[in-house]
Amino acid sequence: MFMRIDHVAIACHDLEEKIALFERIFELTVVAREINEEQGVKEAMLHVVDGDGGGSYIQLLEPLSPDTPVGKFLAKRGEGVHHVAFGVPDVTEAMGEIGGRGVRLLDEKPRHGSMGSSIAFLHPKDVGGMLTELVQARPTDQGHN
Ligand code: V0V
Ligand code: CO
Repeated sequence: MFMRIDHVAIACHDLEEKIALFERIFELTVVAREINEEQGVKEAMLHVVDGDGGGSYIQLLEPLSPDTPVGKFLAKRGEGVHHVAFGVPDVTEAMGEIGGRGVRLLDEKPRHGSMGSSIAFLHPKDVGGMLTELVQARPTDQGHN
């Protein structure tokens, strides 16, 4: 199965503050911002590099409330890496293949993700403690070199 790193996501209390930090330290640029009510986050994508099948990003996540996945994570663990997202050509196919290997899927079907992507999460306990997201980029965002 073809996979790439689509994004590494960081949970934070203050999105604007962390955007400024990542811009200053790594000279990254914000290419998209979104409020995703379903996932309970306000997020920003900072572009790192373009590659085969799509770009790679740092995703900064601020919770919309304490009773969301990122809100609970911050209360329990504090700020830091929240998940790693693998880019795949077909998220439904990847869910079937990886689910068939005994990994619990947190989503029954793909959901709306950043920049028009389709996403699904895998249980961190079945992936060595790493919350893992599968991302199918919006078709126009695939195939950059
Ligand atoms: C929880 N655990 C984690 C974790 N969050 N381990 C690694 N990384 C994380 N981020 C551990 C936790 O320490 C527990 O282990 C165990 O998993 C169960 O966690 P819990 O606190 O009891 O349960 P919840 O209710 O916090 O649920 C955890 C899960 C939840 C992972 C099931 O956060 C989830 O459904 N996440 C998927 C959706 C999501 O994260 N959306 C926000 C990003 P111990 O302590 O029992 O050993 S949205 C996004 O990325 C978008 C929109 C995008 O990319 O486009
Ligand atoms: Co993500």
